[in-house]
Amino acid sequence: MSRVRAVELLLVELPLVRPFRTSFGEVSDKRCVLVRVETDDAEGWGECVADSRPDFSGEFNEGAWLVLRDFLAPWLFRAGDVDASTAEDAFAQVRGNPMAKAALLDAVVDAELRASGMSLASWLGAERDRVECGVSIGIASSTEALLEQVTGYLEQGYRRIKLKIEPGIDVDRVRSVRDAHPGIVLSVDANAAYSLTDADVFRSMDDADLLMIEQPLHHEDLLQHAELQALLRTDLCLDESIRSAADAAAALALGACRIVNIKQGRVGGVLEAKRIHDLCLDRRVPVWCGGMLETGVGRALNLALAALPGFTLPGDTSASARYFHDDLTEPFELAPDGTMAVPTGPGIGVTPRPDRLQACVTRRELLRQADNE
Ligand code: OSB
Ligand code: MG
Repeated sequence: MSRVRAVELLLVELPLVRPFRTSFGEVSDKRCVLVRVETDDAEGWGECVADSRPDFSGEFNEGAWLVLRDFLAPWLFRAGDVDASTAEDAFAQVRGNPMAKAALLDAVVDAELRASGMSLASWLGAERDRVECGVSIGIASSTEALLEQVTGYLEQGYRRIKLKIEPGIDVDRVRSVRDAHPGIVLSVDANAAYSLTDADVFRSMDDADLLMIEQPLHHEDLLQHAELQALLRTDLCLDESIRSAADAAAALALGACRIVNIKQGRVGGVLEAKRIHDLCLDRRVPVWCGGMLETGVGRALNLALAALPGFTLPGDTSASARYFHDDLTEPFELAPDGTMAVPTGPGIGVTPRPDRLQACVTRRELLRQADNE
């Protein structure tokens, strides 16, 4: 337990190595809010996985900034001595906003662990020192361009290829990739772009031997996912629909999916992510670690989580070079066997490099405990 003396919010912007197109839009630059906390004992870092627009979820950078500045940080200052679990309890006073909560809570956890010298992975109960990595490929301008990217990533060692799809750019693309690479582990992610009337699209993917179909339908519609799952041989996986352990329990009870994508940044931080992991492990439901194009800060958290025993499928935990020419932290690198090392240092094990912050921060605001007393 220690007192949080200051919370610094930093808006960062860094170019992506190539634009990333999904069914809800295209991004060329990564823009997100980083959180730095100073406690009596240490400093800690967190990353908010929201984007500039409320497209993937209702949260977005400017909204998250205000929730952090006006509600979550002031609460921490008033709370006195906190640890991860008391901070999480207090954040329950703010409804929703799991991405904003995750950024601050993860920073508190990081500071706590740095002070005690323990790594996040061991604190969470990780059982591996390396994790299997996949890669998520945005919607390409042509099938040829897609096949070229797939080949490139396979050569680098990635163990699972995920294709973003949208209505009209789906079955044929999947078929082309499958024909070119009969043996690879392949999945698709629709980011909620379809409705139940498109069931035939997914039925015709049943013979493509996909590992899973991720979030085909509306993010709030578990019942329709259950209906679709009943029509398919291929396993459905939910991403956007899972904002908490309660969501995961409901989805599994309804038969809305058979695989869960856990993104700690989407579900309110590593503690809630661990709860989802435990619940799925208990029900023998495979989980994997998703991603939100995080910088090295969020990536470090994801890798620690992905080392837990229930994470049995390769994650979207790709190398820094898949996203950025120059990450904020020391780069995370993929080994030729398609695995990545789990950070072992205290806390999340990495810190943003001062020169990179200098270059990438577009706005910062330091909130001090005294200002709020
Ligand atoms: O749906 O999993 C998703 C990126 C941004 C927002 C949503 C998603 C994604 C990805 C990329 O698929 C995952 C990654 O490489 O970080
Ligand atoms: Mg997804």
